[in-house]
Amino acid sequence: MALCKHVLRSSYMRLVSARGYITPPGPPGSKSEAVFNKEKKYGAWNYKPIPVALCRAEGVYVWDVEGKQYFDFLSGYSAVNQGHRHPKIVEALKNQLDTLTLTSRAFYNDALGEFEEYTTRLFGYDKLLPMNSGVEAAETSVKLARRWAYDVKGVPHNQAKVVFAEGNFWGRSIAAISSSTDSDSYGGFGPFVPGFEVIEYDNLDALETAVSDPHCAALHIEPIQGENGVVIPSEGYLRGVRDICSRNNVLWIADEIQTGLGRTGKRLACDHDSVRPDVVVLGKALSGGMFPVSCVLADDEVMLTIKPGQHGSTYGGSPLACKVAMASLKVLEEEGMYENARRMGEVFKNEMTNLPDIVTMIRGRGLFWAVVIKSEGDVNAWNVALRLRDNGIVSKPTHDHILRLSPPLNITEEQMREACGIIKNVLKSM
Ligand code: IF1
Repeated sequence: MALCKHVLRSSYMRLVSARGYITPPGPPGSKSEAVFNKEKKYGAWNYKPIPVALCRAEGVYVWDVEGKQYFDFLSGYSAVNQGHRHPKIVEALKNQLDTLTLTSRAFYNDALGEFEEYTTRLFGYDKLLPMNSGVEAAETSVKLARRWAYDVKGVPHNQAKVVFAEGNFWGRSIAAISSSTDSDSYGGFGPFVPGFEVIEYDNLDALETAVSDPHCAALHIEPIQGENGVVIPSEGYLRGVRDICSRNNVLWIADEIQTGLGRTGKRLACDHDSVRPDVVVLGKALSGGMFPVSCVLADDEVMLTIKPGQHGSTYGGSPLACKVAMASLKVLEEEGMYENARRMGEVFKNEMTNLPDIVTMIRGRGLFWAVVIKSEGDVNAWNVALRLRDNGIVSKPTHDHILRLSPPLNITEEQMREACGIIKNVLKSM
């Protein structure tokens, strides 16, 4: 009798979760549900989070308000590459909190120059411009490109063109969505910023045509497209981008906000192809999950086209941001996280074999992966993410058929193998 009840219950639970019902970790009236309801009542509905209410994190783990532990396989969208609350980053933050948090750029402070020197030397560029969120830094790179076009290249004023790729994502600002090809991003928010052109990603002929326009200032692309579903361009594409932009006197801006800082197994995703963009944009893991810190790196010919008073931000380059960012970079450099990301990515790839037919493919590099799900009926990336949650892994789909998996870069082999076991069992159970 007991066996019969067990079989009935497990098949019922399978039906319930397979049908995509949101099964909050706790029973109705639980702490989780209270969290969900409070946000729904008082917060903007600009997200559809996976129903799990987190209250604590450390390293590769997060805990929900029910006390359940999960592997974090989203890493704050690659903002906690160093693992949650890395002790050295927390220490840097705490120390600076006790001395000086913000001067504004109206005055000098003793932290900004240190951060600029360390970071420009690390990445091999002349200058750094500090901002806060990723989109602010990306917009800064577009402003720099336009000023360089007018002041250096000689493009007629207000006629500079910046080229983007289909499937791009660089934030939610009016400028960012003006280059978007995703109606969820741009729909209902027009009119849009002029002077942007969108071409097919991973198509060098399209690039040549677009940048041969004498008014073209720059190409702005991700070395691997994140939001579009970890889209890795063909072998040689980035080398081709470098050559074509150089030949046409067009700046290449690499948006490494998500792919940079070890996510793909190298300091920058561009390093896999040994190519050097003219402008690099960094964010997310630049502050190891503490608070937004971003920056733009470029050489003097580009960076010095912006003169005093022509760009900036209240918190950009704050002593707090600079100390946190330096600690965040040093942790990545000194704790072998790039190599670990590469190695654990190999473990992941080797574990993700003999997958069920609902998986049409997996693709990725380092610890930046996408599992492409064949959406049929109740089988879709969202329901896989819910089932993963029920089995101890938090992740988030991008679009309805792609599950992104990106754990912190310091995940151990034992943790990776345990998580892969869960992922394979969940995929097989769908
Ligand atoms: C959300 C996506 C990821 C980015 C790249 C710039 C930015 C982002 C390549 C802007 C930000 C975040 C935004 C966040 C979710 C996340 C995301 F799904 F939205 F697209 F990671 F893929 N360039 N990406 O990925 O940086 O201003 O956010 O600091 O908006 O939901 P930000």
